[in-house]
Amino acid sequence: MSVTVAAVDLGATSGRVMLGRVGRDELRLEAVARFPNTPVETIDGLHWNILELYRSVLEGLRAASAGDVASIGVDSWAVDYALLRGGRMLGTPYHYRDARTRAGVDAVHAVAPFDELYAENGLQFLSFNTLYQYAADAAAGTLELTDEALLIPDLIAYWLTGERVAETTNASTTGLLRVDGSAWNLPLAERLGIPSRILPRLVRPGETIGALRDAVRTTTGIDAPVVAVGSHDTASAVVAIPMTDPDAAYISCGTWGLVGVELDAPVLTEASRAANFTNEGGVDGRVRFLHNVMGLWLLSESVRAWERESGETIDLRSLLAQAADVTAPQPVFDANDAAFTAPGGMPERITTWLRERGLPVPRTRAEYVRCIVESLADAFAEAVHTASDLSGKRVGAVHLVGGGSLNELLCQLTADRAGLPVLAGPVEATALGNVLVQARALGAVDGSLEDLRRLVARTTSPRRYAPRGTAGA
Ligand code: LFR
Repeated sequence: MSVTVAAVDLGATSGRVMLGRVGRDELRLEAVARFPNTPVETIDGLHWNILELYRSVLEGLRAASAGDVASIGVDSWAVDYALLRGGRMLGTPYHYRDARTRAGVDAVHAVAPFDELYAENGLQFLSFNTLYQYAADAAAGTLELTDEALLIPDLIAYWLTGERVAETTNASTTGLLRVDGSAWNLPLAERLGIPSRILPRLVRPGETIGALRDAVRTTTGIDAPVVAVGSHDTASAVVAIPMTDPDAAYISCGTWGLVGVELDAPVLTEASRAANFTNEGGVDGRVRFLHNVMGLWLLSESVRAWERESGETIDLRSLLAQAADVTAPQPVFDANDAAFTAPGGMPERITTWLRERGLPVPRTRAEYVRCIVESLADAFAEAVHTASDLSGKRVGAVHLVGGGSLNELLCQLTADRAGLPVLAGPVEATALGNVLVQARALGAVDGSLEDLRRLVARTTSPRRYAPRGTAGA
């Protein structure tokens, strides 16, 4: 038996609705809609244009309705949310790159210092983790008006079905889920002054969230339930990594580069805290032990700055081709530095970072691109080795999935710097993980994540990049 399901996958720069056809020996994806995700800066900060996204989702589902859809799954980037009162959205969700959370960090750490938090939730420090954002809302007085908060995919699912839940993989990125993923950490929430009423009922990937509301059925032409998937995009991507060797590392590379390994239990050691490694919740209770590296954001923000400055449209592919031919050695900057998190002026910020350390500065756009890709590859390689050391896994290969898997220079330089083969693809790992979990819930495929990954490995063909020794580089 094969089924057709729809995956709604919202990334930080673009969204898509995909149709997936899944059976025991079948796994096919077709993009039925792609749309930009363009944040909006208003007088009170940087926001997601959530209504435009929802409109695009409905339009995409309408386009998918020709496919006899058996269920729908929604995933997106993590940590961000809408505040609700009586089921209505209070204000427009903030973008995690908005500056307001900085004050939230100090407020949270004054009550629960980072080492205590790490023992409770196992999360790496990222200034935008949900609990810091809630602290900023508390200071602004909006949290006290709130009776429920929904993470972005849960908000979309609510608007589609009328059901308000929190899917666990994404809930793990709030910092308020117990590190074993079993329940909300109510004592921690209470300590931080976050009312427990705002934390919705938890659901796990594979559970049905609800049927489409009548109005949505009419608009989309689909009559099917919304099923919980790994609603954190990275959790879905990890499902579809064609790892046939459990000791492989992965890099899910889009706007961010998420670098790590999959584990059965969290690592909460002093060393993993010092290395800022996170233990996020995976599908089937697995642990995504990984580190956030800045990712393709460094490239897309640089291109945006050059386009603004020159008024031309810049083709990143041809810049990457020129970057591959750069022979002058380029400096490496720390792609993990928080100096690169906020939007705007990326090439200048890179220049400043290098100058402050007395390092040479790239002279052309191609050299900048080479410098960025070398720096990303360096950070990826380091995170792979750190993940291996901290987890005790003897990593023998690195799977690189997502948009970054199309970037040949990045894949090759990562292989070179890690001294390990890089297996690149599939590019749409997140949507594949989304449809696989739905298909399993519908009974079209069965088994463990390893079975699902074998199906991905049988139906896609990753490209292998062998590490080049320094002599051949
Ligand atoms: C990737 C991702 C990362 C998360 C970041 C912010 O799209 O979901 O996993 O740390 O976005 O939400």
